[in-house]
Amino acid sequence: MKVAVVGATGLVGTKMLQVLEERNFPVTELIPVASEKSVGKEITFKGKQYKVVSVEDAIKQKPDVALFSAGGSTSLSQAPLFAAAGTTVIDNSSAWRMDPAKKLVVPEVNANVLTAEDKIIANPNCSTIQMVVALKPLHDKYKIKRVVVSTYQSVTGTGVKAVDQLFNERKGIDGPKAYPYQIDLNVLPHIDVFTENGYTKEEMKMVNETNKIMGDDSIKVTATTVRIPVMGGHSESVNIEFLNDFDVAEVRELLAKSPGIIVVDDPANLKYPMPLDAHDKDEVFVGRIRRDESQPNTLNCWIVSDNLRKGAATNAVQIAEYLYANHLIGQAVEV
Ligand code: 11C
Repeated sequence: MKVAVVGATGLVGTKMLQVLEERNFPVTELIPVASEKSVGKEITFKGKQYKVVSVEDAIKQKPDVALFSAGGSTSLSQAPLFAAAGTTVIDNSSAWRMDPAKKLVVPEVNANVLTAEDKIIANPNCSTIQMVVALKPLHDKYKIKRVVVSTYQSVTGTGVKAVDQLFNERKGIDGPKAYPYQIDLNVLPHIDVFTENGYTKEEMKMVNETNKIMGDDSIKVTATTVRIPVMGGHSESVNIEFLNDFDVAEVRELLAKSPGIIVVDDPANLKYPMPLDAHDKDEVFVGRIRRDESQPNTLNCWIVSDNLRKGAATNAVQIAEYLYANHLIGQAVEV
């Protein structure tokens, strides 16, 4: 596969390169792409040096697949150009996610919707991805009516500037601010911009993207998304009301055998998922699994995952792996 990574020098782009290498994706030629100011810089992939090129140069090389993490406006303008050149774009921005003509994919949940005709495929928001991986097997078995989620999100979700803000504040250094307030020793109930209904865009992504990925608009979702001074991963407190009753031990078993999930749930031995442990892992970790005793058929759980990996880079690479394994890119497209 000739693989382009667009936004190769950013936090997610760097992680995409790492994940492609670690998972041994069959890259025969790598095309790292970034904005003009990074063109000519060198990056290392599988021990080889590659020069960063411009988007225009990358399109001319007609990659089989382009993993995009360069922001919504770049994606809106450039993804169609790659697609027109025959490249399959897997886009990490929010630009195409809710476009009815584009697929929004978490492989453990809905990879089956993908076809060779899908030339721009959307990678969901990180906080949505980790939640739906855990919701899917539960929905299949007990039928979800409503989800109430509160998130505890890592500063890495905002990017390098936010990571720098946190560490500068910790060291007492003045510097550029990614957030309107101090993040160190603080909690901001505010991720992305506020919308007219009083929710933030991040909160509405969790609502709308969940319905689209699960292919079921009957699932009601309400979210409060919160930034905390943490690296390593996003955490979520999730309350799930089902149509049918469940057995807690059976829920634990069901989650443990579902793809992409590791259950860490042993309160007696103080075992529960934490972002420090999820860091640089591909799985979604679920714990604190217990019945909500305040109403029937309702479960509480705690879901943690590395937002840069399963929440972004890994999910994108898994989509590419699925396309490759099912002959939906590369050789099959050329036939
Ligand atoms: C955050 N979830 O943690 C965001 C980052 O729509 O892809 C990813 C935003 C997106 O701030």
